Amino acid sequence: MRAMALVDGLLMASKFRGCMLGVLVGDCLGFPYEDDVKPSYVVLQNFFDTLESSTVKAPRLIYTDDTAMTHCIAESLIKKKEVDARDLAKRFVKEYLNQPPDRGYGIHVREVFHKLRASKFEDPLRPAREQFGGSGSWGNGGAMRIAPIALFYRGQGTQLLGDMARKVTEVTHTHRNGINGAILQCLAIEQCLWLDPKEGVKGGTFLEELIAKMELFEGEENDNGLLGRGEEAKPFSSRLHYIRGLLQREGKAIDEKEDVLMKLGAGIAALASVPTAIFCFLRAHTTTIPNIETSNPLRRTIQYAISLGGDTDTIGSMAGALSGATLGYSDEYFSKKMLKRCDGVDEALSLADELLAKSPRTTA
Ligand code: F2R
Ligand code: MG
Ligand code: MG
Repeated sequence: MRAMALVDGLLMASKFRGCMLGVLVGDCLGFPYEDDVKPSYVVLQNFFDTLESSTVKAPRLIYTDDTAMTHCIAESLIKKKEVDARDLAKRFVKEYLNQPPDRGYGIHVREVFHKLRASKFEDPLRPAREQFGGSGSWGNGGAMRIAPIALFYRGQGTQLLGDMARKVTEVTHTHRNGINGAILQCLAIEQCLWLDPKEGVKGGTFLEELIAKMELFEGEENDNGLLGRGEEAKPFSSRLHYIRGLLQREGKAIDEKEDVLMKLGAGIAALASVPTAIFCFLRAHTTTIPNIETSNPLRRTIQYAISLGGDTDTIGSMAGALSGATLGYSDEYFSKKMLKRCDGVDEALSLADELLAKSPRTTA
C-alpha cells in the first residue's frame, strides 16, 4: 500500500520546498563539474565539506538552464493554473534572452527559442518538431525541468501526470526518448511525495511501482506501432529493471560505478541520465557509499551523482529533486551555510509555496 495517508498538509508543504530546493542545489553544485573530467572523491568530499562548514567568503554558485526552466514552468502553472504551451514558450524565451550570467543552455535548444520568437509564438510546438531534421531532441532538457508538473498534479493519476509531462516537454523536445525521460522523472518525483521520510526508501518497492507505470507509457507506443526499426521497445523500463538488479547485488561497492556508467550512462541524453539520477537517489537513500562521508542522504545523493562525471548539473539536479521530495525541507538536509552560497534559494522557496497554494489538489 502507498504511504499516502501518512503525508499530511505540513509535510507536503515541506516536500514541495525540498523538491524545488533539490533541483536548485543539485544544479548549482553540479555545474562547476559539468563536462569536466570525472571529479575525484577527495575533491568532491572537500567541496561539500567546505560548503557545509566554511564561514570564509567564497564565490557564489550560480544555477543554470535546469533551474531557470523549472522556475518558468512553476510560474506558468501558478499564473495559468494549467499547462499552457504558448505561455510556457514565451517564458522560456524571455528567461533565455534576459539571462544575466550564461546559464549554459545547449546550442540546439537555443535554435528553438530563436524560431519561437521569430514566429511570434504562432505555433508554439512547431520549432521543436523541426529539430534534428524532424526527429526531435532526445536531450534531457524536458526531464531536468519537470518537477513543478509532479508537484502541481500530484495524486491526480498516472495518465494525467504523464500527459501533462508530455505537453510541457513538447515545447522543446519531441523525440520519444526526450518525452519519455520527462515522463519518467515526473512519475518518480510524484512517487517520492508520498513516501514517509521516517520510514526511509525501499528500493525494490519503489522500482516495482515505477516500472508498472512506465510500462504503460512505453507499452502504449508499441501498441500504436510508433516504434522505428531496430528501436529498443521499452528502453526506460528496461533500465529500471537493471537498476533493481544493481540494488540487490552482493558486494555492491566493487566496480558498481563502472557498471553504472557503462549500462546507464551519465550524458546529456534523457536515456543516459534520467535512470541514472533515479539510481543515484535510490542507492544513496538505501546504503552508505564508499568514499562519501556524510550521514545526510540528500548530500550523499547529490555528491554521488556528481562523482559520476558527465552531465553533473542535470543528473545532480534530477537526483536532488527526488531526494528533496522524499525528505522535505530542513536544515538537517539543506544546511544554511550551503544554501547561502547558492543563487535563487528565495525564489525556489516562494515558487514551492505558491505552487502548493494554486495546485488543484487542496489536501496533501
Ligand atoms: N548544454 C549543456 N551543457 C553543454 C555545455 C554548454 C556550454 N556551457 C556552452 O557554452 O554551450 N547543458 C544543458 O543542456 C542539457 C539539456 O539539453 P537540452 O535542453 O535537451 O538541449 P538539446 O539541444 O535539445 O539537446 C542536447 C544535445 O543532445 C544532442 N541531441 C539531442 N537530440 C538529438 C538528435 N535527435 N540527434 C542528434 N543529437 C541530438 C545534441 O548534441 C544537443 O545539443 C542539460 O545538460 C543542461 O544542463
Ligand atoms: Mg544546466
Ligand atoms: Mg547539464
